[in-house]
Amino acid sequence: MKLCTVGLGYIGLPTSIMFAKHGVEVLGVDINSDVIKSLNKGLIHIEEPGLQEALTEVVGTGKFKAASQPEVSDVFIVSVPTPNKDDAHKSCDLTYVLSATSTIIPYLEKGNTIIVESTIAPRSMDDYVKPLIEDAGYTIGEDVFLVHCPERVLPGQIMHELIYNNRIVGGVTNNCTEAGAKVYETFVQGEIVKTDAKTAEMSKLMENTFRDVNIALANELTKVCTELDINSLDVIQMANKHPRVNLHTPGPGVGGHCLAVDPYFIVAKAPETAQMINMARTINTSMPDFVVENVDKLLKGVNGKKVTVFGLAYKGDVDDVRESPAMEIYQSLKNNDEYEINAYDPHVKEDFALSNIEEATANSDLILVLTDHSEFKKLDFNSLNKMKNKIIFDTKNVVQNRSEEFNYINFGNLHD
Ligand code: SAJ
Repeated sequence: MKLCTVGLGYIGLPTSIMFAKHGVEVLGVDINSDVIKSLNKGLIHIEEPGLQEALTEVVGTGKFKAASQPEVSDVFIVSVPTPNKDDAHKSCDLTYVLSATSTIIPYLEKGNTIIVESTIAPRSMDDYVKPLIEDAGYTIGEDVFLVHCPERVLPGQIMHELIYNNRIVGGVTNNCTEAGAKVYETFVQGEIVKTDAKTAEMSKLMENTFRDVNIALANELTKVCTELDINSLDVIQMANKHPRVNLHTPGPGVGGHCLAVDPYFIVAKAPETAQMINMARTINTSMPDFVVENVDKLLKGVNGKKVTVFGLAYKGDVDDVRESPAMEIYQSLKNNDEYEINAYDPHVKEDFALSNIEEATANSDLILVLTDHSEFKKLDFNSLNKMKNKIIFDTKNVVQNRSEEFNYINFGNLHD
């Protein structure tokens, strides 16, 4: 089998490499020439455990190559971003999906399978992608097979989850579903669940929406508990002792290119009806302000407030800052004249992110932990001895060791 993937980002690259590791001849296509050069030299451009080793292997065997243009193949996989549009309900912007699909049309041959892995609004395959292929003169389900197979892997565990997660294969027709399922049998060891395209689209969106709504519940609980002087983290621990309760973990907001983006795709399609989904988004996007308000309270009366943000990535042990609430909080404090802000993140490569902890915390009044990086679990308090006021506000409840010299605050002991 020869496979051409379009989009070599957080999902497209690991997927391409996984197929190549399983004997498929893969051509990865991207519009970024630096990415192509780097990959062909055997160097990854994103942080993901196990990915570098896997790329080294498949570049070595010659099974994976990167290029700027597609080639004739048996299977095409589209894995490009689907941002929110800048409209009233932040609907799904299909521009990249449709242009990526258009770039493969000149290389299409009868019998080919086209798979869209990007997360897309319900009915996108039927209403937008299918007409594009039909306009090129192909009959879907007879000449070419069109499938939505949403990616569902967790950043940080992608190489494992690609193999062991269940996979939803939603064809535009039944023949399409069968053709799509065959492609993933190459390496998927989870169940391959066959359905139609619109059910696959909605299932994927509901997975991330489920998580977003549950995180909103935990975040709202924290706000209510702060008003009532109750430890929300203890409440979550207690309630979760019930066999049918699984409260999620509160935090400084919900980031990444999935949970903070996808629920709007549903809301935009049914704005009057999708009320809870919309409310969850409102609660989660209010969390950065809640954190900043509490930093203000903790440093009330301090002159020349200096805060060191620990973590800019949207979650622990990744370098991805897309939709990161930590970035929003950093910017908000930075824009406030009363504050001097440093940022420390051992994973993120932004220019302003310091990688030396002593330099980042010198003369600081407060460490604001916004990301659950492994490096923050055990703090080396000796490296923090140049701090002025020794306060740690840990919004992710990640720091596990304590020093009597430090005032440690998390979402469980905030006061109104
Ligand atoms: N978060 C909380 N509290 C929690 C769990 C997460 O505040 O209890 C926050 C995280 O800190 C982060 C955000 O939510 O800011 C999202 O993190 P995540 O680990 O929940 O998910 P993602 O965005 O890294 O990946 C999700 C996954 N979806 C589900 O678990 C249902 C992944 O399987 C999907 O493939 C991915 O979205 C995607 O690409 O859609």
